[in-house]
Amino acid sequence: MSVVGIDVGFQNCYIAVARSGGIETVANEYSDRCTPACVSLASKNRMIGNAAKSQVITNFKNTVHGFKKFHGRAFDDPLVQVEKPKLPYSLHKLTNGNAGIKVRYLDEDKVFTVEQITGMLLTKLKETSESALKKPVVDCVISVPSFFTDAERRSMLDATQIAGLNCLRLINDTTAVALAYGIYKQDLPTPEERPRNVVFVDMGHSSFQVSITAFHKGKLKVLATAFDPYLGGRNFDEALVDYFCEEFKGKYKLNVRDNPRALLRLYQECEKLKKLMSANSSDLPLNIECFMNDIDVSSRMNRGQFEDMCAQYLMRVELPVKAALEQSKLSRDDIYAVEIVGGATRIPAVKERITKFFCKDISTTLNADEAVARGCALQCAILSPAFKVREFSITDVVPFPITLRWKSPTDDECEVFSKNHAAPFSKVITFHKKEPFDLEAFYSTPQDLPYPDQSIGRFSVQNVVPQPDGDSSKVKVKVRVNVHGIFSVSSASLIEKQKGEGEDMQIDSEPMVQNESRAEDQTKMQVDQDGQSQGDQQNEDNSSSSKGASGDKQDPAAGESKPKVKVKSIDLPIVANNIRQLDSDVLNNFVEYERQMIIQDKQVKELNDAKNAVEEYVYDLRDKLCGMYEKFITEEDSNRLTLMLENTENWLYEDGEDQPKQVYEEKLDALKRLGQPIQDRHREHEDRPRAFEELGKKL
Ligand code: ATP
Ligand code: K
Ligand code: MG
Repeated sequence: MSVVGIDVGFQNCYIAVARSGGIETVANEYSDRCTPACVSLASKNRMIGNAAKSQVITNFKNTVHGFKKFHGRAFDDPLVQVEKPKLPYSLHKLTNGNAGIKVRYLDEDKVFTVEQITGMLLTKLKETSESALKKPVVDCVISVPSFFTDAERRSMLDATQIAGLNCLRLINDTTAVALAYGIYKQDLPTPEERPRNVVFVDMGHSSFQVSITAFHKGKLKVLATAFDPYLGGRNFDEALVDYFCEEFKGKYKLNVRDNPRALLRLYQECEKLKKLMSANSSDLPLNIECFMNDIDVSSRMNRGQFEDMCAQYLMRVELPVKAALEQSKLSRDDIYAVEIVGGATRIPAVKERITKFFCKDISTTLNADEAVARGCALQCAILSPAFKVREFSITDVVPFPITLRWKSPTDDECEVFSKNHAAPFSKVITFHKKEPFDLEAFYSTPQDLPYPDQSIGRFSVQNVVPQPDGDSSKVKVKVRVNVHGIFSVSSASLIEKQKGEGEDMQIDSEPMVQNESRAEDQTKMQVDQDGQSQGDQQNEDNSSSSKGASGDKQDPAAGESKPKVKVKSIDLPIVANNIRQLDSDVLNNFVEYERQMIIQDKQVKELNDAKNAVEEYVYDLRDKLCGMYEKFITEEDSNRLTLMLENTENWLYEDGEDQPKQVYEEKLDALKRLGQPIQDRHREHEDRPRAFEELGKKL
């Protein structure tokens, strides 16, 4: 069982693993701990991560980045429509209405779903973790923004499945950071003491998240989350790009926006400039050679100018911070520390705004880039039975209120989870019904939702029948927000009256029911708070399946003086409709397709390795023939071999450009048959005197 945490960023991904007792972030094959969220499709294979990023300009139409926000989104989604014209690659409306990504792959036009693209990225991250841990990786914990809705979370989970990962928890970015902050702290308050309240701020490339978390020894409880899902480092890049596009239009008569390659280069250069300005307040140059139409461009910028042009973004920093504090009902004095992470919090003006709001210095005790991944790995370690880690309980929150609606003479509805309600959490709701019924779940406050569709799904409770005496049956329905932050009606059971001692008694002893002579369709609802998330998410998560339903639970309202009623609880099937998750056959196809692409990539890599081996051997042997091997071959043979090497080199660029792996292997063998004896003679010449020297020492 693997312990792996993955921070899937809009721009940058990080992996942390548990190794030799500790949590550490791992580097990929480029010795880089950051893997760019970038996938490049080509005529023979895919490149993912760093290799893909180097294709951003050369293969811009088929190099996909900035796709994280497309999870769970329809093509017609306003967000997708705003992003679309800015993307160097094409989006395509899928038959189910979702936004697909259109590229050339294997010399064919292909449309991938965003789950598939993220699946590809996760395949790469999985491979990187596997080579770090030197064993297969399946179990992991992955981070998502705290504002992700049901549809986005389900879509992300689908992506993990495509990559063959088993995601034990989708954890909110800021909650992962809170865990990384708290788990090693020795001096957290005891349960009797006042909690230590810490604000966590994460500004990444695409979004801004704030959470306020209360810590006690061994546990953390998120009090509030707030966010600006559309504020991040890329807005600052865009401001610079806009500025220079305008400047170059006047100064050089260049229409940068008409040239995707030039525009992408400008984005890269502006991002670099932005980072330089974080460390340097003086005037800085921007120079790009051969930018467009063979023209070199140059300009200058300083931090003051930059802050002026980004005033509209800087103004927005305070809003989520303020909202989080208000929701937490704490005052500034109650805040122990403000911890910031995420690349864009390195912008001095962003830091200043936060400092100013709290009237407090901000702390940067956490690694701004790696804290999310570390928190994910810690959560994975806690969930893993195979790994020993300090007990630490995490209570997160529901970011948007959730309401259930059901048919009755008057369309009834009830808010089942309020904003900032603890999560994961289960509740049991009691209905009185004579027939199957539907529960419609939706987010109740569309104005706060950074997602255009309120609906979560329709859950049909089936097989509901009246009692033998014709009365309504009591149906207990369990609703929950699980460890991933995903809502579901997880189980239902019908409570059946039993013949016997309790026969003449009212089955429902709670006053609400007794008071009613109800019409057939009338529904009474009662909410039991069933599952407190006491940090035992796995247990909580399993509870619905293991316990079946909580129909056998005594109602809290039941009078103790009343005699016991004999009841039987029957599990009812629930059919979920309109939930935003891939159908299992579609998902299985994607899983299979991903596997094929992995094999294809592996074959291409082996082929390239075989070809490169020939090329390397040619260069190496040619050098040595004029150097260390010179004395061990006749001039005539050396000339013949050199000619052969030259021919092979030419062949590699001509007929040998594109051959099966076996051809390269044979070529290499043929060369080695000639090269090896020379190498052997050389080695013998070196080794023999040395061996005798050793002998001399011993004697
Ligand atoms: P998200 O959290 O939105 O999904 P992400 O996790 O990929 O995105 P991060 O890696 O946290 O984002 O941050 C990347 C952003 O931080 C980029 O916009 C990058 O330019 C910016 N950034 C990194 N270093 C600096 C710096 N020194 N000064 C200013 N900005 C920086
Ligand atoms: K990141
Ligand atoms: Mg991030």
